[in-house]
Amino acid sequence: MKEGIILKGYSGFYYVKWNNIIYECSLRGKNRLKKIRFLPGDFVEFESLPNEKGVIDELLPRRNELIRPPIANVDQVIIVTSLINPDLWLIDRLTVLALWNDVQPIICFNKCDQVNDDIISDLLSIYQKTQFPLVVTSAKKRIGIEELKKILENRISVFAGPSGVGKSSIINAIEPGFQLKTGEISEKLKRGKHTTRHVELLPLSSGGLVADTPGFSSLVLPPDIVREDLPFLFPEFEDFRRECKFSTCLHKSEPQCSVRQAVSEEKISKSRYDNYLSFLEEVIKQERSF
Ligand SMILES: Nc1nc2c(ncn2[C@@H]2O[C@H](COP(=O)(O)OP(=O)(O)O)[C@@H](O)[C@H]2O)c(=O)[nH]1
Ligand SMILES: [Mg+2]
Ligand SMILES: [Zn+2]
Repeated sequence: MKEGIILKGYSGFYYVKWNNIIYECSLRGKNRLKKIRFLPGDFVEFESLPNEKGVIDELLPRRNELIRPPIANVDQVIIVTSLINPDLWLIDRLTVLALWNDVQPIICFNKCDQVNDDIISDLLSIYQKTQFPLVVTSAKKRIGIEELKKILENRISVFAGPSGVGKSSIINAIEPGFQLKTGEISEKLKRGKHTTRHVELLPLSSGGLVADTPGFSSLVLPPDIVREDLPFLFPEFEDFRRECKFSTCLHKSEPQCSVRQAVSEEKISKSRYDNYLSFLEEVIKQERSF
């Protein structure tokens, strides 16, 4: 029996990577009966057969499981934003969703060839206070690509961000052999042609696995997040949170709130805090509707 990792499922077969070989595997009957869902990223035990075929015997325990895209055992999400008109609300939304799923957010500011240094440093200063790893890239000029390559080594990473920010271009810069389709037009065509998207992990020559995502169909906050959870999904609040007068402080309008104090002293970024407040309203509304 070998232990491998599923890269994708396609019409009843699963493509399982073991060392540098990809086996086309079917499921052993018991797995079909139990209706277990196997996902890209799942570690499995399988029996290898001649001609790089195989049979999946056992699903090994999952560390986590993303719903959109459906991938298991994700280590990190590379949140890609364009430095031209960056959407901070979306970045913050994605960091919250990543942390909720126990996935490390990494923020990638792309298209640095298109903006001046002041814009880059303003944006970096907002996110340096979060302690999230940050990387500035240009897929076009190959800036920051080696740095990102290192971050992706031996990990399972999902690229996230809206269409057009350069996700596919960055992955192509890292691994030119992939030749992923780029450009907004091809993206639209692709979506028109295939209604169901096939999620797939692509093996990098450095040993990591990456998933390119076409964008987002939903960014709703999971229904099981409650208001008390939200401050924990803003890790830069942590050091201040403990100093708030009330242990139940939601850092909204309570007296002697150290988080708000830190915002006024610019130790926590105002834009992150404002997005926190807007997510908090949303979570409270969501709680009421259940
Ligand atoms: N100037 C510049 N253009 C880029 C860069 N990265 C991507 N693009 C362009 O942005 C468009 C969208 O890129 P694509 O990779 O398809 O974005 P995706 O939708 O996020 O996968 C394409 O026309 C790319 O050529 C970059 O670093 N600099
Ligand atoms: Mg793309
Ligand atoms: Zn507080």
